[in-house]
Amino acid sequence: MLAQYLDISPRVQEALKNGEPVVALESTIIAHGMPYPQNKTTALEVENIIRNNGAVPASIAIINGKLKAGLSTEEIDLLAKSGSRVPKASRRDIPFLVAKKSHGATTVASTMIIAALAGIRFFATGGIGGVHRGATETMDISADLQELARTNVAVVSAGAKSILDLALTLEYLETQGVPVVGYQTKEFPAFYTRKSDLKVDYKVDEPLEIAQALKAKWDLGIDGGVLIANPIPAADQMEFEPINQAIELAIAEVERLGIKGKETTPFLLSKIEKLTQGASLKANIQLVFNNAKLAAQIAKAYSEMR
Ligand code: PSU
Ligand code: MN
Repeated sequence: MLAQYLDISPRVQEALKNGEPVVALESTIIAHGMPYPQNKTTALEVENIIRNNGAVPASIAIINGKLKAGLSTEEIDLLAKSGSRVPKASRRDIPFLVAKKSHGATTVASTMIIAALAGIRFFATGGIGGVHRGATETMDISADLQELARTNVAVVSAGAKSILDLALTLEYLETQGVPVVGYQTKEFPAFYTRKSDLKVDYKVDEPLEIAQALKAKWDLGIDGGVLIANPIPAADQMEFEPINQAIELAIAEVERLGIKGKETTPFLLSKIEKLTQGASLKANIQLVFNNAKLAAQIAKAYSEMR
């Protein structure tokens, strides 16, 4: 029954059968999170980094209504060139895109769902969605958080952007029972910067430590994911003041234009890129590379343990 919907590439299938480490990658970041051609070169380079660190990459998207785990270069090229013409697909969108045989660029939430269906437990991205600033009024809370509560996939991210209310995002994850783990840090990183003055639940120093905790969680049937927060490398981080100014301006623009719902995050990302003359994009690319490497190392430690 599942085979009717799910299409796992031969290389990913082989890896899963042999118990090799596999790392999932999302496609909203390609179609909506970065401009062409940087989105394409980044997506391909991220896959290489995962291979160079001993794991098999599985980029995830919906192509002609099929849930794909493992994309061809042509499919990555299609998503990169089509950009926002490919619908952004979160949990609620999957059934409709499948029924219409449409393409879909998967968010963190829907990438987790498809990864779990394929049997993949590790996932690298840039930043997750979260509780937006002003959410006490707008109730704008990303479906990513609810997905982390229920689906057994560990997500490596550089924390979350301060386009979000980071403190409320952490509160939400706490309520939902999602562990937030800092890789070699006690502080929850804020995407473009390493600092936020907010604490993670656990600091871990080695990929194996995370793998061991995940094994215990899932062996015990404590369903749900884990958020692994991996700070942007110090050499690539942005200065606190200019980036936060850009974020403030971008949020003001969202309010002025009345942008809502799924358009909000992509709009903010491209506005911030313009306001920082491309510096935010450069930082974004570097932190994704850094996350891919860590996710591959954790996936490898997990597969060697078993
Ligand atoms: N944050 C980023 N870059 C991104 C996203 C979030 O820094 O590309 C994307 C991810 O795909 C994430 C989605 O899952 O936006 C969240 O969108 P929303 O807030 O509409 O749930
Ligand atoms: Mn939202």
